Order: sequence, then C-alpha cells, then structure tokens
Amino acid sequence: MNERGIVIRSTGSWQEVRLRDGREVQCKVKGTMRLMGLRCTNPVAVGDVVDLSLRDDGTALIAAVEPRRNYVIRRSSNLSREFQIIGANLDLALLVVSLSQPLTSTTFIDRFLATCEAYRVPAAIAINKADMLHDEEDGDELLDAVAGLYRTIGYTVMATSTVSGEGLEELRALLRGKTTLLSGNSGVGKSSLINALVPGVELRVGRVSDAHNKGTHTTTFSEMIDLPGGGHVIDTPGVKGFGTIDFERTQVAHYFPEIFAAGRSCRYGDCTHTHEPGCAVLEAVERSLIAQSRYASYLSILEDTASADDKYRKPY
Ligand SMILES: Nc1nc2c(ncn2[C@@H]2O[C@H](COP(=O)(O)OP(=O)(O)O)[C@@H](O)[C@H]2O)c(=O)[nH]1
Ligand SMILES: [Mg+2]
Ligand SMILES: [Zn+2]
Repeated sequence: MNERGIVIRSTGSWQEVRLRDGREVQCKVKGTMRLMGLRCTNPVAVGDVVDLSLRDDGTALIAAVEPRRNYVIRRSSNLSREFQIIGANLDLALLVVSLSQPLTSTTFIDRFLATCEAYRVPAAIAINKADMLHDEEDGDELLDAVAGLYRTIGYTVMATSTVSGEGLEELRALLRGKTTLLSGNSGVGKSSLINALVPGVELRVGRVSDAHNKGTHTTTFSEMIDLPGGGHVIDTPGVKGFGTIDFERTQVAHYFPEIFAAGRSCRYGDCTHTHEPGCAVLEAVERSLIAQSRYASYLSILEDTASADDKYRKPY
C-alpha cells in the first residue's frame, strides 16, 4: 500500500516517517535511490515529504522524495566528496552559537549563513550561554560586538540562556508556527534549548569536556519535534566545520549581503573583490564598513570554490 508522510527522524541508514493519520513507521530507503544520491550520505533528510510502500511487518520502503522547497546542505568535511542534507522544507535555520565554551568561529557562522542565503532559507542566530558571557570579563562586550555585527547585516540575533531563561520568550515567539532547523557545533546547547522550549521532551544533553571545550556527541541523529504553540524544530547532531558546496565563484559575493551591496560600486562588473583597482569592497573593508572577519570568510569560501571548481559540479 502506498502512503505519503514526513520524515521526522533520520540517522542516515533508517528513517522514521509520520503518516497523515499520525502513525509513525520505520523506513528504509530503496536501494536504487541510494545510488542516485551516490555522493550524498543521506538521500533522505528530516523534513522531507516522502512516498512509501508499507510492508506486512509494519515497516516501509521509501520510494520517492517529493521535490524540496529548500534545504540546508554541507560538505561532510572540508573538500570531501560527500554531502549531507541537514534538513529540508524549512521556514528558518537557527544557528546556535556559543562565544564561551565551546567557541563558535566566525568562519563557521559565515559559512552557515552563506549556505542559507544560497539555498534561500531565512537564517537567524541564537548566541546561547549568555549567562556565561555575563560572568566573564569582557563577555558582554564580546556578545554585543558579535550580535551587532550580524544585526547590522540584517540577521535576527538573540542572546539566550537555558540556565537563566534569558531570551527564551523571544526565541519562542520567533519559532512559533515555523519549521526551524537548529544547527551548530556540538555543545553549544541546541538540545538544551529545545528542552527548555518543549516541556517533557527531555532530549539528551551532553557535557562539554574540560580538555577540549568541545561537546560530546550526545545527539546522534536528526529529529523533528513539535512545538507546543505550533511549528516544529529539528535537533541535529553537532558539526565541527561547515563546508559549503557547489558555489559558483562569481556567486559567492551574493551570499554575503553587505559584500554584495558594496560590490555594486566596484569599477568592474566581474570584480572578485580580491585585488582589483577601484574595488569598493576592498575599500569598505579598509574603512571597517565591512568586518574583517566577514571578508576573511568570503575569501575562504572563494578559495574552496577555486580548488573544487569543475570537480564537484551540482550533485542535483
Ligand atoms: N551555562 C550554560 N550552559 C548551557 C546552556 N545551554 C546548554 N548548556 C550546557 O552545555 C552542554 C551541552 O548542551 P547540549 O544541549 O547537549 O548541546 P548540543 O550539543 O548543542 O545539543 C550541557 O552541559 C548543557 O547543560 C546555557 O545557556 N548556559
Ligand atoms: Mg544535542
Ligand atoms: Zn570589488
């Protein structure tokens, strides 16, 4: 019998799909689909709408994935050939960052935001563990600087704490009625935030190891959770780096809104904003109108596209 449903849990090798009548079934992906997604570690992601055929034992085979409205995808590791779709059919991607333990790098933030721009997923940032920053010397200055940087570009940024409750009302309001992907390094507090927003889910939360200030990988699969006021959040395993994929060299600036805006005034239409005379972006960086960190991230993605060019053309 054929059914349609939405993928609510996925480890990559198995999926749990919620059918329209609310039943949840364990699924495997049909072998042929795996081949089609050869370079992708998961041809089916949480948020996907899938067609499946139920088997007598109560499990099902996923036969097809409906076209995605959008998705967030990353390269499994830097310049690796494998891709990972982190979530599909999203209203919002919330990047959870921490500026204390662990420290999320600006490169990570910028690569994530650029990917969201490229795949047309609205993005926002939660700077979690705000309580720790308030306790640290210069912590509030760091918080304001990072929040200010991304707000100026146009992103919604909020400071949150699952310990003090700071920012949780604001976060609740932002997520209401939407399907939101939570992403970020391990140990930044994604699962803790969901636990704070959804009474009773009790997702496993990891300890940040003292030795490396990195979270243990407590969340091992992606999972969609219903929000009490309507909407859904997708908890994901933490990722170390964020490799961007299939960006055209000339397109990279499009994914940095402030660089794109400044670039309209460059002398040459095909300016790469790296060395050209009359480059308005270089001038804006010089005058600190564009943050050094953002420009460095732009260059790092540009470098990846140079080495990846031709080798990894669009997988889809
Ligand atoms: N001080 C502080 N610790 C937090 C906060 N949120 C989470 N943590 C801690 O950070 C660690 C990692 O949290 P977890 O939710 O597993 O992070 P995840 O890997 O992003 O899902 C746990 O020890 C949490 O108790 C916060 O807002 N403030
Ligand atoms: Mg987690
Ligand atoms: Zn330029």
